[in-house]
Amino acid sequence: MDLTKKRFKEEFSQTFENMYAFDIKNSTAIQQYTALGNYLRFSYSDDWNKTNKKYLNEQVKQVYYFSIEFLPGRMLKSNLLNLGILDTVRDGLVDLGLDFEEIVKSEVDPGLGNGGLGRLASCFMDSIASLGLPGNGNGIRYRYGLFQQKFVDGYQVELPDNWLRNGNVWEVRKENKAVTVRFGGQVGLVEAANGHLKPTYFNTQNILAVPYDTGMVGYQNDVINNLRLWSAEIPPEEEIHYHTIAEREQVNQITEVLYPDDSNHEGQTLRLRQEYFFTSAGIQSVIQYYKQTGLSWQNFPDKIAIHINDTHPSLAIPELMRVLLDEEDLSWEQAWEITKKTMSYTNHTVLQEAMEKWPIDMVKKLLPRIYQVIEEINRRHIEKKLSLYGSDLTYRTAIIADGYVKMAHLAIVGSHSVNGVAKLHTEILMHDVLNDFYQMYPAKFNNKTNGITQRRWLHLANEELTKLIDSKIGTDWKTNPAELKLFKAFIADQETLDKLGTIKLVNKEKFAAYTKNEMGIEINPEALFDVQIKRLHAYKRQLLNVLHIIDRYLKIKEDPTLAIQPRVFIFGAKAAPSYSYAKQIIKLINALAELINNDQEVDDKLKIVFVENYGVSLAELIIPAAEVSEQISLAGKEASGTSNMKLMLNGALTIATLDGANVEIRDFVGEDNLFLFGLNDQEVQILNKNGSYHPREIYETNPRLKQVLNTLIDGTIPDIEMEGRVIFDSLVYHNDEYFLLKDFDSYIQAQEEIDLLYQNKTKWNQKSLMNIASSGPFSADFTIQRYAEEIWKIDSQLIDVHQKLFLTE
Ligand code: GPU
Repeated sequence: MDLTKKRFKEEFSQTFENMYAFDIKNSTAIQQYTALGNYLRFSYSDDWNKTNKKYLNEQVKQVYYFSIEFLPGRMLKSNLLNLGILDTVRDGLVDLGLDFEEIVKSEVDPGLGNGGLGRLASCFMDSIASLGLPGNGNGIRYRYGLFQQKFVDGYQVELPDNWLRNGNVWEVRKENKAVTVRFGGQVGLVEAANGHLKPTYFNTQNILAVPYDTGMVGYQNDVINNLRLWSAEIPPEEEIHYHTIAEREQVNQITEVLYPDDSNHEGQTLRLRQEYFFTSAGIQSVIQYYKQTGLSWQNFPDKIAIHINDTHPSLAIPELMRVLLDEEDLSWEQAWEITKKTMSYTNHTVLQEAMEKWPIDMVKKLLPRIYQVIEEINRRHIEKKLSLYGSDLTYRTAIIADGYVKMAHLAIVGSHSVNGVAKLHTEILMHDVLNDFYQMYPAKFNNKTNGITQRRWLHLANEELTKLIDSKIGTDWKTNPAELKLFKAFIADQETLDKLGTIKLVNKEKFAAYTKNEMGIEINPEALFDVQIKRLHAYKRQLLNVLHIIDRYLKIKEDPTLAIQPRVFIFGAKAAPSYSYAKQIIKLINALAELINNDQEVDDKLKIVFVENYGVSLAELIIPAAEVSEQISLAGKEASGTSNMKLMLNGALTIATLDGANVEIRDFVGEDNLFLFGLNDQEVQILNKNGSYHPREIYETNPRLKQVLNTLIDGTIPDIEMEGRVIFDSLVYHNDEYFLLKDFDSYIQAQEEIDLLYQNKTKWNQKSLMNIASSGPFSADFTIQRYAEEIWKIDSQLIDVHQKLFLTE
């Protein structure tokens, strides 16, 4: 976007006065932010409109990314960067006497997702627009996002996230594009004009789905795609039927709040309502769009791709069938061909507890027509496969079985592509978790390793590192992240290595200022910063990290003069409110922090910082300051992980199991530049199969580990009687499901290697540089390029080939 500083200052001041009718000098940061957001939205509205029109007029194929979560982070800076006016605006604001960073901070961070899955969706939206690909997001406009986390006496307390309190400058309400979503009622057959019997719905509850659109600004390419989030309302013409506040509330509830469960299925009706609500609304709006093209239904899959992000939107499959059958009068065969060709599905987990299944009665009652369609899909599936695969295999793939509708089965049968999110994850899907389906549909399965947007996670979050890279290898890496590998040429350049160290130190100082001001914890920026930031889950093994910290603490207490590498252990994690074990681990970490941080003898040698309310904005502060990246899930459990990629990109060294995308990180950066430990997934499988794992024996025979574990129950750590006992028992007596005791020794050993390496700053910085320079392949731009070419079959609309991003690994 062309904008001079002079013009910006004039126009922005004018916008402010138009909005508020007073002088900008007397305003608050929130008012300045609001005016600036509005000013920007006005400035790109023309490109937004043009992008939409171009897609329609040229009838290009578009993808619709259906996701029950989007976790975009603050949008002001990223929009400025992508519009190409970050520096102009920043300088202009300084001229006006305003504080840019204060303005940036006054934007709320929309928490419309839980973690990796939602953040991936937003990284993808950024890459889709930046590659000039015609693509749109489809999701829910939650009135309240993921809860705000507070610690009270070390326990997690959840507060509502009223993120819309001050409005939302980026969204545009489009009541003219509203559609009706129907729940409940009965299905009957009524004779249509042509004499056919047609399914007709009676006594349904009709909900108005109103879209709120947000522009997804591409990186300096004039492309503005659309993220459409739906809000539930009472249709004005139905107001008359709503007599009580409770009845009205029931409607608002549909889009009231995000379910706070990450990788865990809680089978509540309201969640099923949410799932149908946004998929039905999305499908209907796609259909409305398609009808404008005037093309025949057979061409639908040539113009539309619909991607379902995990199974939460998988009702899109029977919903598209329903519309094509009941509203557009297609035959089953025609509708099914179109649906399968249109739909593609990503699986994000192998955890059994995360697999969605809905009780038949619940689906029947809430969505009677959809249930009929699913029954018919299932009937035909079984009928077709029985003779080919025999009854055992075929019935294991049934969509309806054991009283439930199995959503992953529906998603696989009803789509043409099924992908995992890292090589290892896809292997496990094909050969283990989804092997029955892999035998039936080998060609559907493919891998798309996750990625992250380097624009937010390097360019914006770490401006100093960005400048250093620019000064060494130029700026082409910004549109072709593979070019980051050129940075490897500076592996022996002392000046570059020293600069890397200085930049890291400055970022650490910034984080230290935060912990001091916001948490009252003083940390030494010269200590090693060790970071584990992700949802709290037993399988992610934050507890293994804790065992290591306790081990260090005991060592220091035994010999307070010990020369040990000072470390700050940084945690950020929310636990699902109903996940009591995870909450007990939070309490343990906080109690341990209380003990260690206040122990004079320990001093700077060991500190724990558990940040409250970890989210995208805190990630942007922590990741650039990180030196060690903890990626220590039990092998075979983490589908991919994405913080591993962000931390690597910012020069942290990874300590990892061979799980998820860690495997590919190892492949790119080389074994010498990260620290591997622990069981691999094969070894885990064997131990699980032959039942030969006895954690109690390890406890009894490993004195060091025994001493560490005993601190959980012997009063060493104060105020955790209950939690300490539960955790101790889970590890020692209840089988240690995630093999912490088994992996303890090798984890400690890897940590000792880290301490040793850290003594040599040059060697450390060399490995840090290798990590930065090897992270290009994990750009979401590449991931999206592969989705676009191999699954969606959509093309970039950028005319200028120099603007296009090319994968050249
Ligand atoms: N993931 Br299923 C979530 O964040 N939430 C979920 O409900 C499910 C998966 C994560 C995976 O745990 C993580 O390994 C992966 O990197 C991420 O999705 C994106 O694929």
